[in-house]
Parts: sequence; structure tokens; C-alpha cells
Amino acid sequence: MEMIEEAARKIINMEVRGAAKIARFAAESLLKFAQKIDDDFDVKIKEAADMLLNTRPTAVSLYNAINYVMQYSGRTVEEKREDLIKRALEFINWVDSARREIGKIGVRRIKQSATILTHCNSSAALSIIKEAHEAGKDIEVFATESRPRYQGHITVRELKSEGIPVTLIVDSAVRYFMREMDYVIVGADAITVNGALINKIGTSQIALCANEFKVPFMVAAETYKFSPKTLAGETVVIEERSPREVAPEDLLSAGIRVRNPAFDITPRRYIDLIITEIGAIPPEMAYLVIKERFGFRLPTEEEIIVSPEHYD
Ligand code: RI2
Repeated sequence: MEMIEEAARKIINMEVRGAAKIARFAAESLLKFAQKIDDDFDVKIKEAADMLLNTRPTAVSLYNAINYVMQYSGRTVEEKREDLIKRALEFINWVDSARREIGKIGVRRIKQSATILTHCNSSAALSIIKEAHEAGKDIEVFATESRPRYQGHITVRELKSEGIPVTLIVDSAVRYFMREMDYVIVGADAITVNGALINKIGTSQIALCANEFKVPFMVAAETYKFSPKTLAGETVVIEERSPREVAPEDLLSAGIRVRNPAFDITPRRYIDLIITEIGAIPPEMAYLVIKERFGFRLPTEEEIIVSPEHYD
């Protein structure tokens, strides 16, 4: 279990971050752990799954990954292990192939010469941008810092290393530059049944601003980021992280109250298109994606309970 504790810690402290990466990492961790179990397979693997599930509450990708892997079957420990490993590998393959497919579909929406604004660091959004660059399009990117964790720094490094012209801006400069943008492309931590987007804090302000300037707002989201729990009437839990990520110790010890939500909600009316690996869809089709991917079965009580609290 030490190995799983270590994996959970890496997700909580964001050493492993990004909705796709944490889902892939959770599937991989369960696979490795399953290889070591000698007896009581169901009990031990369930304990590991619960520990991983309780790390970051907003990313539904994590929940969908774990649910997918945990639907293994078999009579003996060997059979169960084999089936779980097969399922984990299938999920890992889903993550990798979906990202590539999103790039191929998304690139068709990008004109020959375009300036694109992105927020945070999304492997799915960057897949479209890189694909457009590789296709010989004249692409320039503006990337927000994405306080408080500065994932924008990862984005600018990544794009620079691909030879894509990129400019870093502070989050509050979005409206200043919006008139120069041709598209906004962001990733997703979750898509709800009513087509709303849950993504890095600040995304909804960017969407409002894009709407004001009539700049198309596109979301790159693999189908495993669509939330079956919302079909069951659940709302997505917004993770609030430690005040220490935002304010220095002297402010905190002076008793200043700090709120640090990691994500916000963008209503579907501000979203032009969601690029998934099964096609470019309007947000209104979220229900159909959930139905196609996860079936009509509503999650059981046990499946939908996730403890949201893990302040540092
Ligand atoms: P990909 C990230 O969350 C960002 O909000 C990003 O837009 C989203 O995950 C999706 O990333 P965090 O883990 O799955 O940085 O597209 O809090 O890589």
C-alpha cells in the first residue's frame, strides 16, 4: 500500500497534474499494485482505489479511470489480476489515443493563420495547437500564467520547445489582449450533463470576455472527462486548495482569510464547441456522450461518494 500512498501524495501535491495525466497515472498505479497482491485481491485493490479517488475531487477523469479499471472480473486472484491489468492498459490506451484524435479533429477548425489564447496547461488543448503548427499553419499562442500554481509556465516552455511562437501574460491581461485573438482553446477537468465546463479557475472569466469580443471559445475534452455523476443529479465538487498557495505566511498569520478554489464553472452558452475524440460537438450534446460512453446505468450510492476535503 506504500506505493499507492506515494501515488496519492503525488496527485495531491500536484507533482502529477492535469486531468488526463492523473487519470492515466491512477490506472497505471492500480496496475502496478495489482501485480503485487497475493491474497484478498478485492479488498486490497478497493482500498487502493479509494485512496486514489480521494485525492482530487473535481477531475472526473480520475473517477472514470478508477471505475473503468475496477470493473474487472474473475474467480481466482490470477484471473482478477489479469483482467484488471487488461482494463488498465485499455484505459491508458484510451488516454493516449484520445489526445491524438482530438488534435486531428481540432486542427480542422483552425484557419491558416491564427492567434490562440489558452489557459493553464492542458495536454488536450495543446494537442490541437501542436497539430496545427505541424500542419504548417501560422500559429501564435498567448498563454496565461494561471495563478496560483503557474501552469502557464509549463505551457510556454512546452510550446517554445516545439518552435511555436508564444507570449506569456498575467491572468488579468486577458481582456486587454482579447481583440487580437482568433480563438480561445482550453482543456477540461469535467463536463457536466448540461454541457457546462469545469476547468482551471479563471476559465469562466475568459469565456465571458471571448463572448464579448465574439472570439470562438473551444474546449478540448476527452470523453472520459464527461461526468456520469451529473446524470445522477450530482453537482461537481469544486476543489479548494490551501491558502498557502495564494498568500505569504505573514498575511496568513495576521489572520487574513483566503479562498483558493482551483476550478470554476463556465455555462454552456459561452462554449462554441467541445472537441472530443469522437467528434466536435456542441455542449448541448453532453448528455448523449455520457449515454454513449457510460450507458444508462446510474452510479450507485457507493460509487458517487467522494470525500472532497484534503486541504494540505
Ligand atoms: P488535460 C488541469 O488541472 C487544468 O485545469 C487543465 O485545463 C485540465 O487539468 C485538463 O488538462 P490541474 O491538474 O487533461 O492543473 O487536458 O489543476 O491535460
